[in-house]
Formats: sequence, C-alpha cells, structure tokens
Amino acid sequence: MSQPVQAPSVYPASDEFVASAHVDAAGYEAMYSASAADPAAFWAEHGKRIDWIKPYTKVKNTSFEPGNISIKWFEDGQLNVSANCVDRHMTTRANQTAIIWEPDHPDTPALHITYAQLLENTCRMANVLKAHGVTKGDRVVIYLPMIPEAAYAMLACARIGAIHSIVFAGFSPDALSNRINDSEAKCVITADFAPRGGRKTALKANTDAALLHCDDRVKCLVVKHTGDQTSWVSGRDIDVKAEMAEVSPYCSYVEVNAEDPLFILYTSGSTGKPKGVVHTSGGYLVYASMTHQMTFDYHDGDVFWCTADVGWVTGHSYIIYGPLANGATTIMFEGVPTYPDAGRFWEVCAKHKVNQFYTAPTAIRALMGQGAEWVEKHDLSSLKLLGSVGEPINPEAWNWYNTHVGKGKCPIVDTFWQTETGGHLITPLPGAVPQKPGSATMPFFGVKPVILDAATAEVQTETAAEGVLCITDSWPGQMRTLWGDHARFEEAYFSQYPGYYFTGDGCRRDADGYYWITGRVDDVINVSGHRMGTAEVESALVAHSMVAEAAVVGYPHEIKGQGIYAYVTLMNDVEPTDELRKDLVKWVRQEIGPIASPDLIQWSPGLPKTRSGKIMRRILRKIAENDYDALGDISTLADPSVVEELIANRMNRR
Ligand code: 6R9
Repeated sequence: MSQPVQAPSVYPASDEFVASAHVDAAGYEAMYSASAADPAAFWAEHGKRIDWIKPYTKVKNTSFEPGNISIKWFEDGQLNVSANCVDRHMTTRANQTAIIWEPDHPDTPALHITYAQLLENTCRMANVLKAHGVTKGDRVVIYLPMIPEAAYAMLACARIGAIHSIVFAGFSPDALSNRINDSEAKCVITADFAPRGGRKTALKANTDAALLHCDDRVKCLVVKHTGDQTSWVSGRDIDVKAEMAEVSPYCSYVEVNAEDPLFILYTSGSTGKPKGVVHTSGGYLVYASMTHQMTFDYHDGDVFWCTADVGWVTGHSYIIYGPLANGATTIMFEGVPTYPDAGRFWEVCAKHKVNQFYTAPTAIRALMGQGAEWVEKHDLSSLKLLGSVGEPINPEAWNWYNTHVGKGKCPIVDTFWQTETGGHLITPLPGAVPQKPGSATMPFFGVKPVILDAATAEVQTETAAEGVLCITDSWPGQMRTLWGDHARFEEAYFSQYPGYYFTGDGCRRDADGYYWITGRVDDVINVSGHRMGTAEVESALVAHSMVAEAAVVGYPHEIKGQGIYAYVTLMNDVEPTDELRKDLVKWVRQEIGPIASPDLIQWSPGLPKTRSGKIMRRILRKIAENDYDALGDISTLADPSVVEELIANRMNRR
C-alpha cells in the first residue's frame, strides 16, 4: 500500500534563488555571530549603508538596566532622512520610478513618480509647511488616504526636521483629536475624502470634528484629492495642492542628530490610552533599509509591493523609509484586496510586474475564501518572493499562498516585529533559512531573543522551550521612548522582566532553534492584523450612557484572526434589545473607528470578579472561545454563579 504523500515541513529556497541571494546560509551564520559578539563593531560597519552629513564616532550606547533605560545609536552622527530617501539617488536614478501609485479604481490611471519628481514634490510640500510656521522639532499629524501626498508629507517633515505622527484614515475624529493633542501638533494634513473600495470616507469632515477639541491655532492643510465639496474655515484651512504649485521647487534639508525623533506612531497597549511610540532618525533608517534589502532579498530594479497602509508601522518602514533609502521602486495602493473584485491584488501584481509581495495573513485568508480562480486569472510570473506580517500565519493560509500565489517557487518570509521594533525582529532571510509554515524562524542580525518562563522569569536554556519572548540587548531600530512619558516606556516594556525588552508575545522554540510566535500574552488583541487594546474598546463602551460595565476579549475568527467579543453590563432598568446592541456597535465605531467594532456583544448582568474586584478575563476568554469546559479554578470568584449564567447565554456557539 502506498503511503499518503506528506507535505514537507521544511521548505528551503531553490538553488537558483540562493545563488543570487544577498545572504546564504553560511553568510547568515557568520554575520549573525559577528552581530551578536560585537554589536558596536557590526553596526559601525552597517551604519555606513546610509549617508551621514557628519559621520558618527560613537555607535552603541544602550542600557536595559531598570531605572536607567536609555537607548542611543550613532549618537554623535548627523544626517537627514529625506536626503537619504531622495536626494542621494539623484545622480544614479533620477528618472527611475520611486513610487508607483495604484488608485482605488483600476480605471483611474496609475502614477509613476520618478525620484526627481519625488524630490520636487517633497520640497514643495516642505516649503508649504515652512510657510505655515512648521520648524525643526514641531509635530505634524498626517491623516491622509494612501495617496502620493502622504509620502511627500512624511519626507517633507523629515526634510525640515519636523516630527510626523500619522493617524490611520480609518480612525475616528476622537482618535484624531487625542493624537493631535497628545503630541501638541502644530498642524494636521488631511484630504477632502478618502476613496477606498468604491466608498468615500469624509476625512475633512472628520478633521473638522476633531479640531473642535484642539487648540485653535492648529492649522488644517487639505489635499483636494477627489475634489468633492467640503466645508472651509478661512484662516485655518489651507489648500495644499494650490500652495504646492506656488512655492519654490527647491528646499534644502536640515541636519538632524541621529537621535532626533523622526516620527511618533500611536499604538495600542494593554492599558489606558494609546502609546506614542517614538522612533529616531539614524538607527531607524539603518535598520529599516537593511531589513528591507535582506529580508525581501531586494535587488536593484525590483518592484516591491507592501500592501499595508502608511498609518501602520509596516507602511512607514516598508512602503516609505526602507525601500526609498534603498533606491527601490515601491508601490502605494489606495484600494482594498476585494475591489472591484477578489482578483485585485493579483491584477496589480501582474500590471506592475511586482517582484516582492508583502501582505497580512488576514488578507490571504479572506482571498482564499473567494477561491483560487481569482489568482489563476492573472500572470504572476514576475513574483520572486512573498512576505507575511501582522500575526501568526496558519499553515492552511501558508499553503494556499505558497501554492496559488507563489506557485511553489517563491520563498515566504514570515516577519515578526512590532511598532516598537522599527523593523523585522525575527524573520527568515530567504536565501539562508529554510521556512517552516507558521514559524518566523530566526532572529535578524543583532537581535538576541530569549524565552523566559512567564511565571518565574527564568531564562529557558534548552533549545526546545516555550514561554514569553524577550530581547536581551538593543538593536538600532528599537523605539527610544514614549512621547512625553519615559516612565510609562520603562513600565510597559522593561518592568515585568527586568533587564529585558518584553515583546508582550508568547513564543515557542523548537528543537531546530526556530521561533514560533504564539500570540499576545497581555490584553492586546489582533484583529485583521490591527493591534488593539481591549481596554480601549472597554472604555469606549462604558462611555455610553446605558452601559455600566464592559469587558472585552478576543476570540478565534476565521478571517480576522481574532474577533472582538464584548461582555456588557447595562445600567439598572435599561432593557437589553437588539436595537441597543446595534447602537453600541455604532457607538464604538464612532469612538475609535470601524476596525474596533465588536463582533459579538453578550448582555452580562454580572461579570466574574475576584474578591478584590478584578475581572477574571481568563474565564471570559474561555467562554468567548466556546471552550467553557476548561475554565480552571473559579473558586476565587466573589460570585461563581455568574459563570453559569454567562455560559448559558454565550454568543459564540459552534
Ligand atoms: C508589524 C506589526 C505587533 C504584534 C506583535 C505580534 C503580532 C506581528 C507577526 C506577529 C506572529 C508575525 N505579529 N507580526 N505575530 N507572527 N509574523 O504588526 O506591528 O501593529 O505593532 O503589531 O503583532 O503579536 O506583538 P504591530
């Protein structure tokens, strides 16, 4: 009897791929060992990959010591990030396409923006900012769709030393005003409307609503993108395109110190309000450009497409800064994977002859559900490599991606990293490390992961181990602080496991030394690859006048990875109705944004609490997972009977 054919569990790259790869297995071993043995010497060398106005003499000055968390790289060097991403390519690739802009609707022509045009538009945007009083160190909030002006705005800020803070265009007016206020921004750059998937979000109207809660001096720079009518506040609102056409096409760049902030990006934590992650200029750019080149095995002339939004860190590092620092051709896509049909991603890959394609597992799962025929329709022969980011990729999605998109010949890089890490932390280098579906595999150069026992904090020294993932030493792309709150930075990342950077993720290491991320171990959930603190959704819910208390947990969701499950206790004498359920969903969408919409709301007259009043989320998670047989010890509950009630009325029955 013949044996069933087993899919191989390890996938090495083809000999052909390895032959032209930047790094092969021996190269990885040698470079990784060098980076671990003497990080300062290693990064002294690799820091030279970007242009410095004043070269650094000090390379690494970092401490994870409790009470003295301090991270500095290349600290006496001076550079300009915009000059590195644009000006320095002028002698060799002025007429090469820097950005291919692919609009929401395929009938609208794509734009091919050369490096020379990128320079001119960046300068024009920088001159508009300067004309409105923006100078070095000022904060600029960017609330734009995926349009070229978003890139111009980022690079313009970098050019004049201003610090940008991008707010995802799917966020609500409240989220926007909080970020404008927390960063004390001088202006916000927005657009009239954001077309996406055939619909239009009224960004200017959202910005108007946000600015009601901000300082009157905050200027509003509006990109007239769709040209639809909007309100206009004279003296405050500025027509960006009109002014860009008027100002000079030249703008010199300023020198900034390596440790001057490049951007703030707000991200969700396990508690309280979003955290303003701060990245600085030198180390971040070195790390973003090096990971872009090595992880994606990017070669000159390749067309690189990262499908993320610039509102997320992935868009910062792998649509803009990494690729442009490397003189790449990078795609900026305004639309969604399923508009006008489920073949759009593949249509764009074929149209622009994409070589490296980088997306999130949630998109792959959604497209997998639409059937492989959408992929087969398009010529994907240009693809050399595929990437995945945002959450663990399940083997089923990996296999589909490999078979139907990669045709079994493209390595898949499963890149584990975070807003806080600036660039890839654990990822295969495609020519060096054979892939295992679902594993992020091995650390990038200079990254020293350890697995600690979650309870005892003991370092797991065996190769095969499981626990929480920490990093023992700094790498250049690491965040430096939280905007205006260094104490919270220490508390959030360095206090639970003193001496280490704590990722917040659980992790398993197999006998071959491969790392497998198992998901967040804190109260952060990952919905369609978007990070969200359950506390944020809870505080939105309790802000509703009819809600007394709310507890939010994640539960397994076929497409989104995790869905949002909310347990809601209503005020006395409020009737629980389906109408109210819909109202609450709408309310959360307004408070935070559509991505935070609860999928399931369970009316919960009581929540399981300890005698000290702490909600036992472990129990709520189990019930939401429909796995209530294994609740563990509930004897410490103040009133164990509420659990019965919650199980009886659970929403997620399978
Ligand atoms: C880049 C980005 C970070 C969190 C992170 C982890 C999860 C990201 C992953 C992954 C498993 C991967 N995550 N990539 N989990 N495998 N390849 O996503 O940043 O939005 O800050 O999210 O996402 O849980 O801690 P961010």
